[in-house]
Amino acid sequence: MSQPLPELPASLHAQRQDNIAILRLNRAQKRNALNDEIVIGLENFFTKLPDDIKAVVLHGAGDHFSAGLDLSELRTHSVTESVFHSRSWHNAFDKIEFGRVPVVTVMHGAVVGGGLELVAATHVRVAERSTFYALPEGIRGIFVGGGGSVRIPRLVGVSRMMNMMLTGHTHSAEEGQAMSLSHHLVDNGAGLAKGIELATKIAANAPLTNFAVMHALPRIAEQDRSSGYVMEALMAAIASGDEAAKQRVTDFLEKRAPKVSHQ
Ligand code: 1HE
Repeated sequence: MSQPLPELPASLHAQRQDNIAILRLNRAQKRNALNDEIVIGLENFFTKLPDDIKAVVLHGAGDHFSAGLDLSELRTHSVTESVFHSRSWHNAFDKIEFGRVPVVTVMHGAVVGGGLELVAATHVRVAERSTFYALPEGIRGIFVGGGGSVRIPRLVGVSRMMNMMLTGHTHSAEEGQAMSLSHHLVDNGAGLAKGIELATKIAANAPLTNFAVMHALPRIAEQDRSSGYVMEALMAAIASGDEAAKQRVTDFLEKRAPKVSHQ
């Protein structure tokens, strides 16, 4: 019997589809601006995800994925409170990036500020053509605080991030696709179905492969070459030594598994 999904505040909504959880930012009236309730809710959700969930699809209600940080919260913070507020986002988004299962994000409309920081912590990104990306921190007199300066340069480079933050330059869905902000570009309204299709494929992978891709790959990529080769060799041996891998390889060799194809 399937286990219940973690309880969520009204600003988040989750439902199960087989072994996938579909999680929605559910604050359309405030353009899914990320307040403490949502950030703590995200952390709670990804920490307590039941074992039988193998992938998550994250999307947003209304016309925009997310307007970023809820600016009404910022107004009242002291410097010290802002430091701990930023650290709370780091903790929550780390639970996503280095959690138990891969997360596919479906983006549309504004993916702005903290919204872009959030999607940068997810593993596969789908953009509908309405998507646009911005880092308006410069205009607002603030700086990224949700891990953006760590994650976004790894996607688009320091130079592009500087331009976005200093000038308020926005990037279209098509530009975002060329810059690795998204991996899949689809028509408006087609994002969720694409996200579910991708999450279903991911959920069917061998669990150790998903683990290695989420946890070993990004760390190997940050190591020096010689340490990276050793960690890769160990991870490869562990993954291929697992019964799930042996079965999949046998299935291919005995013509029971599909070939790789490109449409
Ligand atoms: C908000 C927020 C918000 C909307 N915090 N309340 N983020 C920004 O600088 C982006 C600010 N938002 C916008 O530029 C626009 O709202 C959008 C382009 C995203 C959407 O425009 P639109 O015309 O569809 O909506 P709206 O009329 O601007 O907003 C609807 C309501 O949401 C309105 O409230 P209402 O009470 O008047 O109905 C807005 O005030 C409210 N709203 N965005 C609070 N962000 C960890 S550090 C991260 C640093 C950052 O994220 S900086 C980027 C902040």
